[in-house]
Amino acid sequence: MLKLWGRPNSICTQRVLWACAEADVEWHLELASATMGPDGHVSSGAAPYGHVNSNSYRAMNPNGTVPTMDDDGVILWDSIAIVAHIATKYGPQTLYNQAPDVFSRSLQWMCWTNEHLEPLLHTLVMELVRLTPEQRNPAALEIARNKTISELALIEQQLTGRAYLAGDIFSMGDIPAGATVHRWLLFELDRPAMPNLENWQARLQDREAFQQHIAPRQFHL
Ligand SMILES: N[C@@H](CCC(=O)N[C@@H](CS)C(=O)NCC(=O)O)C(=O)O
Repeated sequence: MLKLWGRPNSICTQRVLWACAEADVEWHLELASATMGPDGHVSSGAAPYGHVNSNSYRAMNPNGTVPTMDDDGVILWDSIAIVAHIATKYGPQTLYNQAPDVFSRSLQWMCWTNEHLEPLLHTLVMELVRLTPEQRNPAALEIARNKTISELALIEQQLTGRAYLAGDIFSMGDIPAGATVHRWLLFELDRPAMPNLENWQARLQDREAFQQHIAPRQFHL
Protein backbone atom coordinates (compact mmCIF):
# COMPACT_ATOMS: atom_id res chain seq x y z
CA MET A 1 0.00 0.00 0.00
CA LEU A 2 1.18 3.50 -0.86
CA LYS A 3 2.34 5.26 2.29
CA LEU A 4 1.92 9.03 2.62
CA TRP A 5 2.88 11.63 5.19
CA GLY A 6 0.89 14.83 5.24
CA ARG A 7 -2.26 16.46 6.53
CA PRO A 8 -5.75 16.65 5.00
CA ASN A 9 -5.80 20.46 5.13
CA SER A 10 -2.53 20.81 3.19
CA ILE A 11 -3.32 21.64 -0.41
CA CYS A 12 -0.22 19.69 -1.55
CA THR A 13 -1.39 16.60 0.36
CA GLN A 14 -4.89 17.03 -1.08
CA ARG A 15 -3.48 16.86 -4.63
CA VAL A 16 -1.97 13.46 -3.90
CA LEU A 17 -5.11 12.08 -2.23
CA TRP A 18 -7.23 13.31 -5.17
CA ALA A 19 -4.87 11.60 -7.65
CA CYS A 20 -4.96 8.35 -5.61
CA ALA A 21 -8.75 8.39 -5.63
CA GLU A 22 -8.89 9.00 -9.41
CA ALA A 23 -6.43 6.14 -10.04
CA ASP A 24 -8.07 3.84 -7.49
CA VAL A 25 -4.90 3.50 -5.42
CA GLU A 26 -5.05 2.39 -1.78
CA TRP A 27 -3.10 4.60 0.58
CA HIS A 28 -2.28 5.09 4.22
CA LEU A 29 -1.81 8.65 5.51
CA GLU A 30 0.43 9.34 8.51
CA LEU A 31 -0.45 12.76 9.92
CA ALA A 32 2.68 14.93 9.76
CA SER A 33 3.46 18.66 9.84
CA ALA A 34 5.69 21.24 11.48
CA THR A 35 3.00 23.92 11.37
CA MET A 36 -0.42 22.32 11.86
CA GLY A 37 -1.95 19.89 14.30
CA PRO A 38 -5.40 18.65 15.36
CA ASP A 39 -6.14 21.99 17.06
CA GLY A 40 -4.97 24.31 14.32
CA HIS A 41 -1.88 26.30 13.33
CA VAL A 42 1.17 26.77 15.55
CA SER A 43 0.76 30.57 15.31
CA SER A 44 -2.21 30.29 17.66
CA GLY A 45 -0.29 28.08 20.10
CA ALA A 46 -1.48 24.68 18.76
CA ALA A 47 0.88 21.67 18.79
CA PRO A 48 1.84 20.37 15.31
CA TYR A 49 1.47 16.74 14.28
CA GLY A 50 5.28 16.57 14.13
CA HIS A 51 7.33 13.72 12.54
CA VAL A 52 8.80 16.03 9.90
CA ASN A 53 11.91 16.93 11.88
CA SER A 54 12.87 13.37 12.84
CA ASN A 55 16.04 11.93 11.30
CA SER A 56 14.05 9.20 9.58
CA TYR A 57 11.67 11.72 7.96
CA ARG A 58 14.50 14.05 6.92
CA ALA A 59 16.25 11.08 5.33
CA MET A 60 13.20 10.70 3.08
CA ASN A 61 12.45 14.41 2.67
CA PRO A 62 15.30 16.80 3.57
CA ASN A 63 12.93 19.77 3.17
CA GLY A 64 10.83 18.70 6.14
CA THR A 65 7.68 19.53 4.17
CA VAL A 66 4.56 17.50 3.39
CA PRO A 67 3.60 15.44 1.51
CA THR A 68 6.14 12.63 1.27
CA MET A 69 5.40 9.29 -0.40
CA ASP A 70 6.89 5.80 -0.03
CA ASP A 71 5.56 3.50 -2.76
CA ASP A 72 7.25 0.16 -2.20
CA GLY A 73 10.61 1.85 -1.69
CA VAL A 74 10.15 4.65 -4.23
CA ILE A 75 10.38 7.78 -2.09
CA LEU A 76 9.28 11.18 -3.41
CA TRP A 77 8.70 14.51 -1.69
CA ASP A 78 7.13 16.92 -4.12
CA SER A 79 3.38 16.75 -4.69
CA ILE A 80 3.76 17.33 -8.43
CA ALA A 81 6.27 14.50 -8.72
CA ILE A 82 4.06 12.27 -6.57
CA VAL A 83 0.97 12.97 -8.70
CA ALA A 84 3.00 12.29 -11.88
CA HIS A 85 4.24 9.01 -10.33
CA ILE A 86 0.69 7.93 -9.48
CA ALA A 87 -0.46 8.87 -12.98
CA THR A 88 2.22 6.94 -14.87
CA LYS A 89 2.21 3.88 -12.60
CA TYR A 90 -1.48 3.54 -11.72
CA GLY A 91 -3.69 5.89 -13.75
CA PRO A 92 -2.41 6.64 -17.25
CA GLN A 93 -5.93 6.46 -18.66
CA THR A 94 -7.71 8.52 -16.00
CA LEU A 95 -4.94 11.01 -15.37
CA TYR A 96 -3.56 11.75 -18.85
CA ASN A 97 -5.59 9.70 -21.34
CA GLN A 98 -2.44 7.62 -22.07
CA ALA A 99 -1.30 10.48 -24.33
CA PRO A 100 2.23 11.94 -24.00
CA ASP A 101 1.06 15.39 -25.11
CA VAL A 102 -1.68 15.44 -22.46
CA PHE A 103 0.90 14.34 -19.87
CA SER A 104 3.24 17.20 -20.82
CA ARG A 105 0.53 19.87 -20.95
CA SER A 106 -0.79 18.67 -17.60
CA LEU A 107 2.67 18.89 -16.10
CA GLN A 108 3.00 22.42 -17.43
CA TRP A 109 -0.16 23.52 -15.57
CA MET A 110 0.91 21.69 -12.43
CA CYS A 111 4.26 23.52 -12.41
CA TRP A 112 2.51 26.81 -13.21
CA THR A 113 0.22 26.33 -10.22
CA ASN A 114 3.14 25.75 -7.87
CA GLU A 115 5.09 28.69 -9.19
CA HIS A 116 2.36 31.29 -9.75
CA LEU A 117 -0.65 30.48 -7.59
CA GLU A 118 0.58 28.60 -4.55
CA PRO A 119 2.67 31.39 -2.94
CA LEU A 120 -0.32 33.76 -3.25
CA LEU A 121 -2.77 31.25 -1.79
CA HIS A 122 -0.34 30.60 1.04
CA THR A 123 -0.47 34.30 1.94
CA LEU A 124 -4.27 34.31 1.68
CA VAL A 125 -4.78 31.26 3.91
CA MET A 126 -2.36 32.63 6.51
CA GLU A 127 -3.98 36.08 6.52
CA LEU A 128 -7.58 34.87 6.46
CA VAL A 129 -7.51 31.64 8.45
CA ARG A 130 -4.34 30.67 10.26
CA LEU A 131 -2.76 33.78 11.80
CA THR A 132 -4.25 35.34 14.90
CA PRO A 133 -5.93 38.74 14.30
CA GLU A 134 -2.92 40.58 15.84
CA GLN A 135 -0.49 38.81 13.48
CA ARG A 136 -2.42 39.68 10.29
CA ASN A 137 -1.30 42.21 7.70
CA PRO A 138 -4.20 43.63 5.64
CA ALA A 139 -1.82 45.16 3.06
CA ALA A 140 -0.27 41.73 2.34
CA LEU A 141 -3.78 40.27 1.98
CA GLU A 142 -4.78 42.97 -0.52
CA ILE A 143 -1.63 42.51 -2.62
CA ALA A 144 -2.15 38.72 -2.72
CA ARG A 145 -5.84 39.14 -3.63
CA ASN A 146 -5.01 41.39 -6.59
CA LYS A 147 -2.16 39.22 -7.84
CA THR A 148 -4.31 36.09 -7.58
CA ILE A 149 -6.96 37.70 -9.78
CA SER A 150 -4.28 38.54 -12.39
CA GLU A 151 -2.94 34.98 -12.35
CA LEU A 152 -6.41 33.42 -12.56
CA ALA A 153 -7.03 35.43 -15.72
CA LEU A 154 -4.64 32.95 -17.41
CA ILE A 155 -6.85 30.04 -16.38
CA GLU A 156 -9.94 31.92 -17.56
CA GLN A 157 -8.23 32.43 -20.93
CA GLN A 158 -6.99 28.82 -21.18
CA LEU A 159 -10.52 27.54 -20.56
CA THR A 160 -11.98 29.47 -23.49
CA GLY A 161 -13.42 26.74 -25.69
CA ARG A 162 -11.86 23.99 -23.54
CA ALA A 163 -13.46 22.03 -20.71
CA TYR A 164 -10.22 21.31 -18.83
CA LEU A 165 -6.75 22.83 -18.57
CA ALA A 166 -4.96 20.30 -20.78
CA GLY A 167 -7.78 19.88 -23.31
CA ASP A 168 -11.30 18.52 -23.46
CA ILE A 169 -10.87 15.77 -20.91
CA PHE A 170 -10.03 15.79 -17.22
CA SER A 171 -6.34 15.17 -16.47
CA MET A 172 -3.82 15.41 -13.62
CA GLY A 173 -3.24 18.97 -14.85
CA ASP A 174 -6.57 19.98 -13.30
CA ILE A 175 -5.70 18.66 -9.85
CA PRO A 176 -3.36 21.28 -8.31
CA ALA A 177 -5.08 24.28 -9.90
CA GLY A 178 -8.52 22.82 -9.21
CA ALA A 179 -7.82 22.40 -5.49
CA THR A 180 -6.27 25.86 -5.19
CA VAL A 181 -9.08 27.61 -7.07
CA HIS A 182 -11.62 25.82 -4.87
CA ARG A 183 -9.92 27.30 -1.79
CA TRP A 184 -9.82 30.75 -3.44
CA LEU A 185 -13.57 30.63 -4.15
CA LEU A 186 -14.33 29.57 -0.56
CA PHE A 187 -12.57 32.70 0.71
CA GLU A 188 -15.31 34.83 -0.92
CA LEU A 189 -12.99 37.79 -1.46
CA ASP A 190 -13.90 40.56 -3.92
CA ARG A 191 -13.21 39.20 -7.39
CA PRO A 192 -14.42 39.66 -10.94
CA ALA A 193 -16.71 37.07 -12.53
CA MET A 194 -14.76 34.37 -14.39
CA PRO A 195 -17.40 32.19 -16.04
CA ASN A 196 -15.01 29.69 -17.68
CA LEU A 197 -13.18 29.13 -14.41
CA GLU A 198 -16.44 28.79 -12.45
CA ASN A 199 -17.88 26.28 -14.94
CA TRP A 200 -14.64 24.26 -14.78
CA GLN A 201 -14.88 24.24 -10.98
CA ALA A 202 -18.46 22.97 -11.20
CA ARG A 203 -17.29 20.12 -13.47
CA LEU A 204 -14.50 19.22 -11.02
CA GLN A 205 -16.91 19.32 -8.08
CA ASP A 206 -18.96 16.56 -9.71
CA ARG A 207 -16.06 14.15 -9.33
CA GLU A 208 -16.25 11.78 -6.38
CA ALA A 209 -12.52 12.18 -5.66
CA PHE A 210 -12.97 15.96 -5.41
CA GLN A 211 -15.92 15.56 -3.06
CA GLN A 212 -13.86 13.29 -0.80
CA HIS A 213 -10.59 15.15 -0.61
CA ILE A 214 -11.12 18.75 -1.69
CA ALA A 215 -14.70 19.81 -1.02
CA PRO A 216 -14.88 19.61 2.81
CA ARG A 217 -14.76 23.21 4.14
CA GLN A 218 -12.73 22.21 7.20
CA PHE A 219 -9.81 21.35 4.88
CA HIS A 220 -9.57 25.03 3.90
CA LEU A 221 -11.19 27.38 6.41
N1 LIG B 1 6.53 22.14 -3.66
C1 LIG B 1 6.17 21.32 -2.54
C2 LIG B 1 5.74 22.23 -1.40
C3 LIG B 1 5.64 21.47 -0.09
C4 LIG B 1 5.07 22.35 1.01
O1 LIG B 1 5.50 23.51 1.20
N2 LIG B 1 4.10 21.80 1.74
C5 LIG B 1 3.44 22.55 2.79
C6 LIG B 1 2.00 22.10 2.93
S1 LIG B 1 1.05 22.42 1.45
C7 LIG B 1 4.15 22.28 4.11
O2 LIG B 1 4.95 21.35 4.23
N3 LIG B 1 3.85 23.11 5.12
C8 LIG B 1 4.48 23.03 6.41
C9 LIG B 1 4.05 21.89 7.27
O3 LIG B 1 2.89 21.45 7.23
O4 LIG B 1 4.91 21.45 8.06
C10 LIG B 1 5.08 20.33 -2.96
O5 LIG B 1 4.37 20.62 -3.96
O6 LIG B 1 4.93 19.27 -2.34
